Amino acid sequence: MANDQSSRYADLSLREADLIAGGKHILCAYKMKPKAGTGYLAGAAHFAAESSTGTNVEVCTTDDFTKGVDALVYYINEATEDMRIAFPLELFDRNVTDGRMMMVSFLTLTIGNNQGMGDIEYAKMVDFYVPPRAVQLFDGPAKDISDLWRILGRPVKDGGYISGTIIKPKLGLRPEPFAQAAYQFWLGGDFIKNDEPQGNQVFSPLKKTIPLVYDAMKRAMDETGEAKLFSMNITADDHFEMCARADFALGTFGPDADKLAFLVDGYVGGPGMVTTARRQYPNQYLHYHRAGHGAVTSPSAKRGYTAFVLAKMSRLQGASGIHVGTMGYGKMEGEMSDKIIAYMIERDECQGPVYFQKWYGIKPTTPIISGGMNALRLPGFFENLGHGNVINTAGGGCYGHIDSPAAGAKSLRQAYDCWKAKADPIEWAKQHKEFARAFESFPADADKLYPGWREKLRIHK
Ligand code: CAP
Ligand code: MG
Repeated sequence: MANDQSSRYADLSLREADLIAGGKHILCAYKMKPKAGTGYLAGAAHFAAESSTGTNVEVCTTDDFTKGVDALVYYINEATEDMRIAFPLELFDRNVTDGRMMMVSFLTLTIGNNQGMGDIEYAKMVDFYVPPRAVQLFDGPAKDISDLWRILGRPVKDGGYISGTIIKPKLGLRPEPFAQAAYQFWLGGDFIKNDEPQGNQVFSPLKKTIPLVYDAMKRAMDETGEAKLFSMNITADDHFEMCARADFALGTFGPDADKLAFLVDGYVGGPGMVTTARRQYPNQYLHYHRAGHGAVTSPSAKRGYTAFVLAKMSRLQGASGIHVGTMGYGKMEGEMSDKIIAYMIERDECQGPVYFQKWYGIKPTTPIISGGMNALRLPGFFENLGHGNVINTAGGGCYGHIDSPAAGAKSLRQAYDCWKAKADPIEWAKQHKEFARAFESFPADADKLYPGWREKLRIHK
């Protein structure tokens, strides 16, 4: 049991409004429970010590300056397990190259050693607040959805829904069938991403696959008269490997390199990988895939941080878009109230679960909607979110459509148009073939979402 350091690492007289007005602290809100036998404030104070200037005991080398940059617990509510800590900006590491802040330092302090302390049962960050100076010091997005709308020939404000897919199966396609799958989708849709594990597998060498994908894109653009987009996975352990992949693709796409986004598995790859892509390729849309995040963000996880926190961090890091889940409408964990994640990353100011955050004009991060989605699930999704200015990627929803991937893509667009028109989906299906065929493609969803659809559409088993 650490000794009680609350006289040093807690000051419950501090007012949150004053800390925000002062602009000199990053504030973090946690759900924290100390181990049995540890007082709540004592546990919180030790947590703050380990997250800033201290350890489990006082050390002789501490001086007055040190104490001036202590992280301080400024709010606790033991009944609701709420604990909030103010971290002086000075604590956070800065680049020697350009003075900017770095996300790895934010993580190593606020979700670092404090995630395994012997006197803390669990702690999970549910929100954080960054003051104007910190917003200035992170990269923020270089490209955003308006750049994609411009390429697609859409209005650059409220340009609307971008229909996408993920090349499925997740793994196991050789270059030719991979490119063929891409071509078939692009005949009906806008945007294709690599699935998160797809890269340079021996059965699908990138230097063979990417040229074939670009050829497929060109043929689809010629056939449809529409611009198309490809989000290529450049994730790799090594910075130079990432750059080798990106450079090869940019060279291959040549005059159409603006249609190439770069995808990074940002959770498993970590902040270094995200910033490599953000800083080495600022002209490309940066697509943050969050595979693995559930280990810490799942509601069943009592440590780490929430999906809301992950998305907010990604905007500071400069993600152009991040997967935000499907808010209960798809296959992954999530609920309707997750729409706050989208609002926080796309708006210039937003009230989070704890903090009101202003973004001071930095570019928005696009909510990317993916995971078990298909045309039938989209109308309800849009109704909940309230808009369609998103990228939606549906793998099973397109490659599982009984007619073709292009039909699957068209069914997605028709679902969006149905919602925009505030039309009844069954009535809409009577006038839109690919949307109607989505009912037959995903009958279990149809039964659940649109009871009696067979009779109404006069479709028999
Ligand atoms: C979706 C997906 C995405 C998940 C990730 C998959 O495929 O490609 O990786 O959406 O989840 O592998 O499951 P389907 P999230 O469209 O076929 O489900 O977007 O919540 O991070
Ligand atoms: Mg995937």
